Amino acid sequence: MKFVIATHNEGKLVEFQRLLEPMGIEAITMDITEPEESGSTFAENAYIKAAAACQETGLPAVADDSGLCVDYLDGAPGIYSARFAEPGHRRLAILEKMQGVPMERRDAHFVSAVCCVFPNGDKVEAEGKCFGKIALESRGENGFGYDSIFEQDGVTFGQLTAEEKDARSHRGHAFAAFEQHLRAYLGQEEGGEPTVCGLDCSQCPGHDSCPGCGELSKGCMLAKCASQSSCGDCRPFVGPCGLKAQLIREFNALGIPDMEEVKDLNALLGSYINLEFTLPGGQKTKLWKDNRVYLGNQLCKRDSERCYGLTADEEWLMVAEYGENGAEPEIVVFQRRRK
Ligand code: ITT
Repeated sequence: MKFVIATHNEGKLVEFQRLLEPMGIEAITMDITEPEESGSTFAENAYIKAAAACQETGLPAVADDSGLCVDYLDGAPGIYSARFAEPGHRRLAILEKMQGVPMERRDAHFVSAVCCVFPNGDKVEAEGKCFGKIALESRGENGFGYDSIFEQDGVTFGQLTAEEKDARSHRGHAFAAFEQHLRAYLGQEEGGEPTVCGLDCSQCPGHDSCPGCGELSKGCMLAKCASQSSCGDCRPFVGPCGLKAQLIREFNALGIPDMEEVKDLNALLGSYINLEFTLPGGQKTKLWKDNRVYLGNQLCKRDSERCYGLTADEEWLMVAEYGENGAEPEIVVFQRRRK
């Protein structure tokens, strides 16, 4: 997969390439216009940079907004880390402001907010932090920016090798989380608990009111991903299949009053039935995979122009309703199947 790296900072670029490569991402650079970083948080600015680069290039774009937050300076320079003083004078400016401040009051941390924006408007985000102190003087030639004045256990980031910095840095932590979120988004999860829709369930505005699946400990239908494992007979749901008969019973047992009785289910390609729903927070999501085959059917909704669309796999069952050609789709039921 090819991602454009949306940064004009050489030091960051080197780290991006180092951190993205093991994820199987080809990180390319292009001459991209630098947008105004008008956000009030690291995450907002990362999104602004990634969205602008994605729009300009038509490719998925990854950006990072990062900075150093010094406790003694009330969190400054924070999101203004790149604009805090003239280039070449920023480390010195911090050291001067911290002159005479004892070690126990020199706590600081780095933050990195990473954001990837896709051409369809989707985004995948992550944030990482690392904690340390502002050194008494600049030490070490490695890294970039404030590395030589930020220390952990008496060693500055400027004195670390690239691998050592990645293992403990804000950007290293952010990219580790980013990799997981990206895999969930791309449907490449490996035994973890990514969400069905790729969103962070705990951040979902619908979390508390979500009808969800009663079987899930977190009480939210998006808390766990449908397993991709299936018995050989049921995949891709062709021929006689016990699952089909069972699903027909389950759909009818839902007792949706104005839905016709379900008598049959067909094998349907995910891309054909994968409607886009709007979540309570306004995010758009699709809940099925385009490249899988599901069992489903379309039935009339009595006394209405709208239809019911039924879809299920081994783990999940959905009834949606929609108008002509899937217009204005709404989820009626989406639940993990009881076994
Ligand atoms: P882009 O916006 O083009 O990516 P930038 O340098 O303007 O480049 P930021 O707005 O995110 O990036 O500013 C972050 C500043 O914080 C950066 O210029 C460095 O001075 C500092 N910084 C961020 N990460 C750092 C790191 O790992 N080590 C040292 N300094 C860092």
